Amino acid sequence: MPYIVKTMDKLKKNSPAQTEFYQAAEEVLVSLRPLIDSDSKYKKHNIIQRIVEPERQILFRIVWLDDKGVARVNKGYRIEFNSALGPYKGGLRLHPSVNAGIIKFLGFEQIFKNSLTGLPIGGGKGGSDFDPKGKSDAEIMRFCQAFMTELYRHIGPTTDVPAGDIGVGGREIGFMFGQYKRLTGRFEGILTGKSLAWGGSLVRTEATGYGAVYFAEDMLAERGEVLEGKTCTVSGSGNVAIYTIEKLYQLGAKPVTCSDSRGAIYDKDGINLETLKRLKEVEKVSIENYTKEHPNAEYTPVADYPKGRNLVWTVPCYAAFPSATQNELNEKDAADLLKNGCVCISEGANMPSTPEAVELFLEAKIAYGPGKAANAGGVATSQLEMSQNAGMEAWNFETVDGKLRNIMRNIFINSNETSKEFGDAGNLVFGANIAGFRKVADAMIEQGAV
Ligand code: NDP
Ligand code: 2IT
Repeated sequence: MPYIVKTMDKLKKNSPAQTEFYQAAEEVLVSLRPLIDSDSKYKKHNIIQRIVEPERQILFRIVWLDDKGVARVNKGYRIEFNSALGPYKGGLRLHPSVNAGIIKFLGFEQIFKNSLTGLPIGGGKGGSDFDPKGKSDAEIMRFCQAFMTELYRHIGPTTDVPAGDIGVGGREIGFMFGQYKRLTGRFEGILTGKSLAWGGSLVRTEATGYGAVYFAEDMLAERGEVLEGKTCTVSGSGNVAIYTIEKLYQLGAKPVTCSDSRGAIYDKDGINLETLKRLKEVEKVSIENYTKEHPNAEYTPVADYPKGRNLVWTVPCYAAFPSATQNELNEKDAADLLKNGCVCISEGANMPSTPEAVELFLEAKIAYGPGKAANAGGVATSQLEMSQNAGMEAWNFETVDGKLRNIMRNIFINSNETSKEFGDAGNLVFGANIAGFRKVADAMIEQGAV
């Protein structure tokens, strides 16, 4: 596969030390082989070389004052990766691990994810290495204002529309929106995930988690199976994990785990959603506190996990929902899940499974929904928010949820049909990558080489 080797060599040389980006790019490039071989136009127009290079990468300094009045410095990123299908769209991540390689991998995945939604949105991602943990509300506000003081000149309702990701929820979107308005004097849809009172959409908060469960439902329906009555495991305890758990309960399943960066909860009676929401959304404290109210549940700190493992994946389950972060599920975790009878993985997080883990899932032919398909419900509902903003409308919950349900079903059908068309029926990694890529690549060709 010379084009893959050539492209990967070039990326490693001109974009050094971007491991996560190489991982995401290689997976897509390998999947594309039958498409590239079947139609010479992609080679003729040099689409592979063009699609792995972001259209624009914005890197900036953020200076903000902490509560002691000391000036603190962080790096800010916005990577505008591909605008063939619409304005750049994708979240902002605030986490100390953020670097150019991580934002680039997320932006790259976003291109194909957004294409799969069937909606007119291009791919982008941004963020900062700012660590929100332990910061006061006032510090979070000053950071968000400083971040937007630079970002505002690069975004717009028809050019680039950021949203949340790890470390960015309703509070941060509010602070950023306020600063944009202050700087420009304009009240417009430059962010999604806004509060319902000022331009947000119903269901956006729930959308990624609900969507990941809808996707699992569709993968299982294809096999004549259902989630009802089944034990499920979920990692993470943020936005995606919480609404994955909520939807699992609504469908009659029993989610028994959740986690954060410090440890994991196993509650064999089923995670108490009310407690989890209060701890994470209201009090914003560690899930360690969960066992105070539910003494039958077990809390295991990361230090006590089996070496090199994520405790959540050692718990027997029918379906698993990785909803924390990239590479949180490795080969050994995958082997354990399969051994314990897991038949379905639906990825709420972006690239949570390592390539070796994905290989095991594909070999086992279980229902495996890769992140760019399974977690597309969040960004899809963001686009529904943009649509409502543009039309000065506010749709009711059932309307938005109904649209989300259809979008997830269409992503499954499109990925599944494409996997059959190119000779690897049921391999949704392959199907999603080809289906997502084909639409973007065709648009790039139609729009000319610029
Ligand atoms: P949140 O910030 O709301 O929650 C993140 C959760 O993951 C927290 O429980 C956090 O624990 C945990 N976590 C983060 N980093 C690590 C780490 N390095 N090791 C272990 N646990 C970690 O983020 P979201 O729920 O929004 O995002 C979760 C995942 O879903 C990410 O991969 C994101 O890219 C993806 N995603 C999000 C979408 C959205 O709409 N929000 C849409 C599509 C995908 P702690 O609190 O201790 O840090
Ligand atoms: O990874 C993702 O798709 C998101 N964080 C959501 C992006 C968005 O624009 O809603």
